Amino acid sequence: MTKFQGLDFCNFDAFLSEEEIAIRDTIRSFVDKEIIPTIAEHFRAGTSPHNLAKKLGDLGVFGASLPEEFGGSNLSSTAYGLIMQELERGDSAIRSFASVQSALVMYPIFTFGSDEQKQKWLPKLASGEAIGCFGLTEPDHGSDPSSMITNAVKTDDGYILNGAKMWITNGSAADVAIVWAKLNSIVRGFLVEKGTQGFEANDIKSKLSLRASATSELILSDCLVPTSNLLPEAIGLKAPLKCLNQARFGIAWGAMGAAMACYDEALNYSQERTQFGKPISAFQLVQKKLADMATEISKAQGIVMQLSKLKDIGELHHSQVSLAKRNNVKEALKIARTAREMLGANGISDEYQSMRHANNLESVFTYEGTDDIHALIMGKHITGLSAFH
Ligand code: TGC
Ligand code: FAD
Repeated sequence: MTKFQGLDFCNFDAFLSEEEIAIRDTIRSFVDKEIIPTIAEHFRAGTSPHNLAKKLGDLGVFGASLPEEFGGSNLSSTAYGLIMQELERGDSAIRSFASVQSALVMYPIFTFGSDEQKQKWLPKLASGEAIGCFGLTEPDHGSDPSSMITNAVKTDDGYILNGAKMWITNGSAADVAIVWAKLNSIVRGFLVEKGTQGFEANDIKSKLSLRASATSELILSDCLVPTSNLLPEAIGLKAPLKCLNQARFGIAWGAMGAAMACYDEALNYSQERTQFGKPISAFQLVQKKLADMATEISKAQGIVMQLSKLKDIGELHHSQVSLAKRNNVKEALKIARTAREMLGANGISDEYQSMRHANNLESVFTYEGTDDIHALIMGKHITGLSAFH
């Protein structure tokens, strides 16, 4: 396999700091060494490389934008995004693992948690010693989490949770689950620790996508959590939605990693594969595909570079995150499918990456707000009218 160079047609590298380039290249080497050689096997077997958690922790991947006192590295949003890009170049499952840990578990504990919760969980989550998950979606409530039925009742001993969460990344591997439930009709966040009586996580085995990620159903039946496990500052649906902004931002960057891996594979293949006496890269139709891929990757890179700057100055609006998540995942999926096509029959084999990426991106297209939902979020921002209901 030829060495991955990345695609930087518009020279965005010229605007990266030395630190950002060094971080990107460190994660790139890690992915080349630790992920790429074994990921097809994990995908085939439906197993997750959770054993990499500590190594990812040592590299500073988890909570990279959080302050150092909690195990973070205080990195710029661009550096965080580049980490997501490189991880997803390996596989969307690895980026998912890292973005759930950082954006959906560490971020809410950091933003809405008590000092005691922060001290207890953030350093362990940053080092990869503990794994977390985020339970918002329910079997009957996905795009519309405001209708969730999981509920919490206050008792003298704490809170009793009842309900079920579905499609939860890292669910069965998690030492702590952030579970969103209604307490007196208001959405609140609870830390549910592994082993708590009445709490179960069962893996969903039927997936044809993100097979190297553990995706689970969480069951809460009369599950008693201590009073100290309520996230004190997370009040209302806006709290989990704020977490989603963090994760969607990382996905917009990450999807470009998958797209670049597919572009790279298609380019190399088209230069080596000969038909009609020529490398297929010499044909106009093949060159058009490569040009279209490079164009969409460059446009998407421009979007995330700009959004990262806005995020760093606190000016990023969630509708802009929706634009980026929607566009970049949709274009990455198209690129992965085109790359698969350019590999001919070899494209359907897991000896190549493009179809694995395309399959994974089907999940990425749906989770963290479907393509339709992001169109409606933008539509609401543009028109002032909500078309969800
Ligand atoms: P709506 O009336 O639109 O909004 C209620 C209030 O919240 C505000 N808001 C947001 N604030 C911050 N960030 C956001 N992203 C926000 N979205 C909305 C909004 O401005 C409003 O504020 P105010 O002051 O006016 O009250 O609420 P709604 O219930 O009608 O609809 C919201 C909707 C549909 C946009 C939202 O529920 C949504 O985003 N649905 C999609 C669900 C989703 O994305 N689920 C993701 C589950 S987690 C996951 O998939 C993890 S996969 C991870 C991995 O493996 O990588
Ligand atoms: P539905 O909401 O039932 O949507 C079905 C279809 O209807 C979609 O095409 C949708 O766009 C469309 N639709 C819905 N409402 C409207 C509307 N108002 N207007 C027009 N069209 C509409 N969730 C978590 O909480 N935590 C996780 O860690 C997590 N990880 C996941 C991992 C994987 C691999 C997958 C696949 C999902 C994960 N999810 C997770 C769940 C994910 O967020 C939901 O699947 C997603 O929000 C969509 O919900 P749904 O599947 O119930 O689809």
